[in-house]
Amino acid sequence: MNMKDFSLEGKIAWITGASYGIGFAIAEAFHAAGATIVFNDINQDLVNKGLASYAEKNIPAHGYVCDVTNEEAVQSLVKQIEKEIGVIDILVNNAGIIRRIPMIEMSAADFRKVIDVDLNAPFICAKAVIPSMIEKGHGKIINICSMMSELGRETVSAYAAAKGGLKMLTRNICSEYGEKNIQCNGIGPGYIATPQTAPLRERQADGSRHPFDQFIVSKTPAARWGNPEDLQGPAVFLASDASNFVNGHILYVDGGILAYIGKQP
Ligand code: NAP
Ligand code: GCO
Repeated sequence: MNMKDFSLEGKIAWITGASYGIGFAIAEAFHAAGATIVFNDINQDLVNKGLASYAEKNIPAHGYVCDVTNEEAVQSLVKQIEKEIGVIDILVNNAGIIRRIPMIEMSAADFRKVIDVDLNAPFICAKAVIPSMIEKGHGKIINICSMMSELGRETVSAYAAAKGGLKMLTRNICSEYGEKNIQCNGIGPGYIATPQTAPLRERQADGSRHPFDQFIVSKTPAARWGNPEDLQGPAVFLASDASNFVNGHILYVDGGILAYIGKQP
């Protein structure tokens, strides 16, 4: 075993929506493993915020404004990255949104919006990078899935439909491009403390913990929320040569949630 297989030295990694949160933590880990970091976000303010956070950590990241649901914009960003930095070796489809609305109250427009960002955009981004990966002879695509790739719950119908679809898109990219030495895997984070989940952890008026917060801790064998840093090792593994025969797999990083039936009341 050569430990250099875990290195990302000389690799170019594009992480979508990586100004903060899970994407930022993954980018930080990729940088530590030797990769050049490229990220995009939906507007200039977020990109500026991201650039400042990377600079604070001495990470020379390249940041671009790009809406990942816009195929034309994504195709032109990929061309720009290839011209200015080089061919993308690693794509992480991280950008995502959630709408927590009971299904029968949800508008079709809201449902479509979630599917657009969480499922259509990973297709658009993967489609844009795969041709050059084929030419270069290798590529890694990591799709950020979810507990909701496997489980449902009240209010997240669109998100669960999208993340379940993303699991199958992952397997299909593996099926179509595995022989071109492209590995496409997913990471399924458990409940991770980021702004996306902040409403589920808000303190109650009396200072007590949010009931959902207590519920998640009791459903997690590790008995805590995850941190973005918990995803760093798994992401580096899936981006590196150490995982060259791992393909079409979803690696759940959930403190054991999916293994556990829950505490008896
Ligand atoms: P997040 O709040 O989901 O943020 C992801 C980033 O993507 C944000 O900067 C967001 O901008 C950006 N974004 C949204 N729409 C975009 C678009 N059309 N084009 C480009 N960028 C866009 O942060 P997170 O909690 O770190 O989640 C990252 C990923 O992990 C998501 O796919 C999420 O579904 C997944 N995930 C999260 C958890 C969790 O517990 N936090 C668990 C499992 C999976 P805005 O700030 O403007 O929205
Ligand atoms: C929710 C949460 C989840 C998480 C995550 C779980 O409302 O249930 O937001 O969907 O964000 O994706 O893995």
